Amino acid sequence: MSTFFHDIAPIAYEGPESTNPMAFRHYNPDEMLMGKRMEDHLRFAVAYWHSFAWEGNDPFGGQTFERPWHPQDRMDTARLKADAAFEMFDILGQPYFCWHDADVRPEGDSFAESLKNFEEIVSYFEEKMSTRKIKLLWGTANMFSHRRWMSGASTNPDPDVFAYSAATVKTCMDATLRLGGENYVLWGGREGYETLLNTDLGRELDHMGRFLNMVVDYKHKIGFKGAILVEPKPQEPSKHQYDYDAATCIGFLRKYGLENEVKLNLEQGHAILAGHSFEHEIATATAEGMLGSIDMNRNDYQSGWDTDQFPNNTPEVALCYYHILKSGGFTTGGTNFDAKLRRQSLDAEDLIAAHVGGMDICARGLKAAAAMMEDGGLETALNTRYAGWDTPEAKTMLASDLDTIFTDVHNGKISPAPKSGRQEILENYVNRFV
Ligand code: XLS
Ligand code: NI
Ligand code: NI
Repeated sequence: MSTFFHDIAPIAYEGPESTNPMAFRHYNPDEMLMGKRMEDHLRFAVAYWHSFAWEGNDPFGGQTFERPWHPQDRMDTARLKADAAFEMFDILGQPYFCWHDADVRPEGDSFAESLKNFEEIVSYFEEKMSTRKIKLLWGTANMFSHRRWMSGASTNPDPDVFAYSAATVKTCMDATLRLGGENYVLWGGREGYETLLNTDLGRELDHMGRFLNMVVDYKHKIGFKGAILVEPKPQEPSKHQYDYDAATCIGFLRKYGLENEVKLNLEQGHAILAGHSFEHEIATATAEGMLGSIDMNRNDYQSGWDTDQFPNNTPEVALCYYHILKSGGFTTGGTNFDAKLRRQSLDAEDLIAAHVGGMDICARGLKAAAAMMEDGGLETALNTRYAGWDTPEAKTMLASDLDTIFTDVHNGKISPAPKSGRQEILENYVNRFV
């Protein structure tokens, strides 16, 4: 038992009129939307990474948090951290959690010792999960923090690091399988470069493609039924990361024959770093049938960093869930809070409030998205805008060639008449729901 959350009761749904900061005003797990429970639409997961492993440091300052599970380099504090994490899961009642190996176990003096520490914690998780409903959304390996990965993991110029990475991912996939995880994630934090002066980009991409093929082969070998997901991010920590954005990842997966085996884990903040909106990244992935899961942590729009804050903007969130609902909703994926407090938010209440607020914003956005889906206004507008393409003339034209099209345009049979895109009307329409 930890005492970190001792006086915080489980969070209840009290409805939109509630003024209780420790209550849900929108997240009502059993509420039905489009024939499905809200909990089953959103599939919330709490990430160990920022909520329990991060100590409040930023590029200009060190640790600000003092938690009962610090320092994190011992097995007894790793267990205490697990106690606190599961206490928070009980308070929030979300259905899933996620981890990196390095979040949950102390690094050992050797690979074997790190693995022994990891397996002990995985057993501890198993014990805790056996008396609760909580499930694992995904597991992943941290192959970016330790100095051995400073020049990359699978893209490292040193084959020994490729091997160490392969062995590490094997252990994390084994643990994910053991805990009944529904996905396995790979985020290439240092799979990229600092300078092209010392980087053979083509060779590194080939190694990354080979690595991911090994991961997929191993998934089938061990009978892991979950999805393998890669997580796009354009830079940070590396100057340039190969998994730049959704479109780049999809091209990479096709090149290495992985498009039917691997999907995407998209993150709001990473979309912003790539110069996109989150809505764009989700729409790109769903258009290609490649959406796996989302990390619902946002950037600060002024700072330019991947600040990983909890979501707080209903209109943005609503449009993201609109695209997710339109594509049929999550299958193996969910809404993970790979999200951070601000480093001045020292208290247990801050950590709970951050998750409560994030879950509520997502629930509110989802309700707006479901209402827009049910109303059908955006779909009707889209169908009207593209209606020309449903005509037999357009279908024949599309199947013909430049010469035939030229003749029809040249003789005046085809003559474009510009039509309004109706953007303002559509923006006003969305504002009715959010
Ligand atoms: C970092 C990433 C990371 C991944 C998992 O920016 O978002 O937390 O989600 O390795
Ligand atoms: Ni991130
Ligand atoms: Ni992430």
